[in-house]
Amino acid sequence: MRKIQKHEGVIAKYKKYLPVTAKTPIITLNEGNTPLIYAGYLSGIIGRGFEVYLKYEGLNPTGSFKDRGMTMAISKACEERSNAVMCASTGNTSASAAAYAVRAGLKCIVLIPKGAIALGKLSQALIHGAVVLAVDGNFDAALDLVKDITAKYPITLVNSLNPYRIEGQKTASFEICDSLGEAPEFQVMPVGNAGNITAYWKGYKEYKKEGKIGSLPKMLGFQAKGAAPIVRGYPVINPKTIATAIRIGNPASWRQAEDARDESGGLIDMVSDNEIITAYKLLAAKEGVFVEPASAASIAGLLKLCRRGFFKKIKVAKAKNKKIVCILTGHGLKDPDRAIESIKEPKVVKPKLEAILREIGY
Ligand code: AN7
Repeated sequence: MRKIQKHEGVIAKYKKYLPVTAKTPIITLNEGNTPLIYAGYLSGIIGRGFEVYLKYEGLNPTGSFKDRGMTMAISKACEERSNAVMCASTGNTSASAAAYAVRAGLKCIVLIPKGAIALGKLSQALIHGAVVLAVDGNFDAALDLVKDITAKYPITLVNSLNPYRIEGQKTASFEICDSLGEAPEFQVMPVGNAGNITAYWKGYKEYKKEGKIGSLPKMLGFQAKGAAPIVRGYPVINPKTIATAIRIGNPASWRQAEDARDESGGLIDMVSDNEIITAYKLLAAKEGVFVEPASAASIAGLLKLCRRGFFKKIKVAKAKNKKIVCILTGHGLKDPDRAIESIKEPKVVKPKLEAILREIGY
């Protein structure tokens, strides 16, 4: 008999809040239930009693938050008797779609921007047997093609335009509230195609309506400077950033991201590649958490706001809830090349005791 496990994925856990019925086949890799880690170093930087927490979404089964949405999208595709799914991807969506499609026995087709996705992600889509096509263009062009094809042929689109993706992804906000016993004051996150900020905001609003939380967080989103259409107010034709996951010039959920920002009293700002790399290294060196560059945009954003005195302007006496949750969307091992480029490669030494002792100072 199949052994019952403590956590059987986000659909089993949050069924009540999701569009599933007894007839929905649940396709899962036991995603979700990711740790919310207290960040002592960052809390010290912000100061004034603020507590910074890291929601480490890189610990999902395929190494990113996409699994929360993919369990829903693939389960519903099965329920609707689809036999193929398709997405455009900067990498993580394709890795997740490929893995969940295997479990469901569905064909998976992914379009990736040629030469612009991290090695770990490409290896995942390939090893899970997806049909991977590298388009000689950027993510936005690939997504337009996927929209066209899935509108004309019996293939289910599993980008975040698929509403079930958003439904699944909102479970991360439930987990945060369940862990803290309340909503945080601020939530900081990267913004690319803007599905995730849309999902979190939807989740928080639903939990508030249910009476699970008394207040809503302010949503603080960060785009990469070279790919910041929402900040600039117009699509970026040729987006550029080392954070390839969020190299997106015309986000599908643009309006919903603006709604989350405005309804919550938050902001969407941008961070440079230098700021992203600094935050990426700091997180690894000071908190022991390894993320991919796009995820470090959260921390780069937090530090940028801190430098500008943003948190000093918050009235401490009034703010009894001083929790800041930063979403770390993807694992550092997704993009090992970037880690090695950012730090020195290991020094080569002779296989001799004295040589090693000299290097380590003993
Ligand atoms: C690590 O995989 O768009 O704002 O095709 O992989 O919801 O798009 C990935 C996006 C942040 C941005 N962090 O989230 C894709 C894709 C990581 C990501 C984002 C992505 P959205």
